[in-house]
Amino acid sequence: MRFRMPAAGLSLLWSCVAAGQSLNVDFGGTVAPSDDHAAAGHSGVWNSVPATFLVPDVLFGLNGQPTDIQLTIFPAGPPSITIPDPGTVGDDELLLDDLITNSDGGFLDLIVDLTGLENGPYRAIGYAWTPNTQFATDAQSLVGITNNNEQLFGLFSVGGPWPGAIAEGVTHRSRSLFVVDGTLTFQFVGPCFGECARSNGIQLVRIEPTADIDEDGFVTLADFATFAACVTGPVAENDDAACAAFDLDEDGHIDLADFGAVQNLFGGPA
Ligand SMILES: [Ca+2]
Ligand SMILES: [Ca+2]
Ligand SMILES: [Ca+2]
Ligand SMILES: [Ca+2]
Repeated sequence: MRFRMPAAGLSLLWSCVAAGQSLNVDFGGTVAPSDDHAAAGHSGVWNSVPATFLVPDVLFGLNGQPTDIQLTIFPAGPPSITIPDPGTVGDDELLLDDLITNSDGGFLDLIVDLTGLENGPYRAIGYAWTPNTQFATDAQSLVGITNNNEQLFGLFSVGGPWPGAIAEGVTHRSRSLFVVDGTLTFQFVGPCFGECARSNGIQLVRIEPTADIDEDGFVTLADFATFAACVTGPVAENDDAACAAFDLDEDGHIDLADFGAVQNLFGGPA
C-alpha cells in the first residue's frame, strides 16, 4: 500500500524548495526544456544559459521566483554547439542536443561554479552526454561534483548511445553532498584529450527532511528500506547527504526520534 504525502504539506514543501534552492539550468541553444520536464531532478522552471558568456544575472527557482544563486563558467568565451541526435526528441532533445564547451579555449576542463547557495544537503546532477553523431558512441566525458571543502573528489565517466531516456552514467552523473560554504563546483572533462569538455546542463535538488528518499512523492517501504543503513545514533553526525531526508527533526543525527517521525509520515495524512 502506498500513502501520498499530504497535498498541503507538499505544496508548502515545494514553495520552500523553490525559494530555497532547487535549480534547473539548460546549457546551449536558446530554447530550454518545458517546465514539466523533470529530467533526473525535479520539474519546474528551466533557466537557459545559451553560451558560456551569456549567463543571466538572476537564476530562477523551480517556481519561477528569483534566487540568490550565482553561476559562473570557466572558460567563458567559446560558443555553444548543437549536435542533433536522431534518437532524442522533445524536452530530452532541448536539454541534450546542445551544450556548452571549452573546445576552442585550449583548457583542460570546463568549470561551472555555483555560489550563494543555502548550506545543507543537495543532490547535484551534471549532464555531459556525447551525442552519437559527432563522436564514437563509446566516447566518454568525465564529471566531478565537489562542495569545495574537499581537496579532491573523483571524476566519473558519462557517455554511450542514447538509451531511450535520461540515464545515470550515460547522460549525466549525480551526487548527494552537503553544501558547507554556499558553493558547489561541477568539473567537466572531455573525451578529446583535454579539449572538448562539454556540458548539456545541470540540476540541483535540495534534499528536504521528508523521508521520501526516492523523491517519488510517497513515503513507502521503498524509502524505509534504507533507514537502517542511515542510522547514526543520537551522537554521531550524519555525514551522508543521501540520508539527510531521514533527519526529520533536523538535529544532524538520524536516530530513534526520526524513526518515530518517519512512521507517522508512513501512515499518510492525518
Ligand atoms: Ca534529437
Ligand atoms: Ca542543453
Ligand atoms: Ca518515496
Ligand atoms: Ca534527527
